[in-house]
Amino acid sequence: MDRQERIALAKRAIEDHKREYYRQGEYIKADFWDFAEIFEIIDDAYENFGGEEYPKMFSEMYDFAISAYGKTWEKNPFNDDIMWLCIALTRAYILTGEKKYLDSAKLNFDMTWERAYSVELGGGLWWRIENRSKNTCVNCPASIAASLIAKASGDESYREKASLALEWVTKYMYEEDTGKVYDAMNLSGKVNTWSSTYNQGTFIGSNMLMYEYTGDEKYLERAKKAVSYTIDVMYGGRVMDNEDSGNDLPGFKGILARWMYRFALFTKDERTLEWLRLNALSAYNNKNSRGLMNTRFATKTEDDGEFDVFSMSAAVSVLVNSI
Ligand code: 7K2
Repeated sequence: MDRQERIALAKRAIEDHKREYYRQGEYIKADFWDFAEIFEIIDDAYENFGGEEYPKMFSEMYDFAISAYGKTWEKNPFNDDIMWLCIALTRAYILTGEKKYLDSAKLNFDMTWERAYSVELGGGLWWRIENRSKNTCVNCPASIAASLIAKASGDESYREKASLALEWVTKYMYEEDTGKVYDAMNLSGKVNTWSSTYNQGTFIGSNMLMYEYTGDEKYLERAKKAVSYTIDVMYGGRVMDNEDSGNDLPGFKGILARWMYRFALFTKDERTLEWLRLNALSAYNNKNSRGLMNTRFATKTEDDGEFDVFSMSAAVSVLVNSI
């Protein structure tokens, strides 16, 4: 398959998913963070291969977000959710120059950093407003959001925040020998060492952005280790056919694909690119009659199965992020 064919399949996957779920800026039945992460898939599409339909979607999705969640999102108790939407909007700004996306991201990033950052448990951000755990799923996205806001706005004060959040993860949530990324630390300092595709992915992304800014090889090395841990240890080089339970897990692989793809392009890592393509093709070959692909990429998607907008987005991301 050549580049043009891969782009055609990716666009088709976005359209099939949209036909099922997209209504003028809204992805129906998507909650706040599902929405943010599907927004990112549209960022990816525009960044990876362009298309005049995507900036129009950014504008519609921005309007939807403001009308559904307000100008500021402090009512959302999940600090991570807000960081994810800040990333989606900052990327849309970088791609289009539409200033209101960046303004919204900055405003909400600042509000969230203010309420979530603390020195307890060694630093880093709390996951939720009750301040009961510090999780990778808020700290790596916060680092990514801060790096992108710095890049987009030229305001260097965000660089320090990008570094603080990632430092905490690297110190407490990262296994230097293997590249494994842990999940969270609770109030007594106990660490949940479970690794998931989304945390592996945002760890790769936040390190790449730090490398881009500092030129310090250690960040690239860490990203590289996290990539090989994911492919070789978590999946033994095979197609990803898991993370299908609950509301959150089924969308995780879309996040991994995004950052792994950028890593593979940047380092010219053919093996990683091929592995992503293997996953994309397997998911595509297992689509159902409406073109929907569920989150187990090696398993056929039934015609009358349970369809969740987020579960059905992971494969779309992998197709978009393996061109
Ligand atoms: O415990 C956290 C995290 O550490 C863990 O990786 C996942 C596993 O669960 C939560 S994070 C999930 C939340 C993300 N933000 C939106 C919320 O609706 C969602 O529960 O699933």
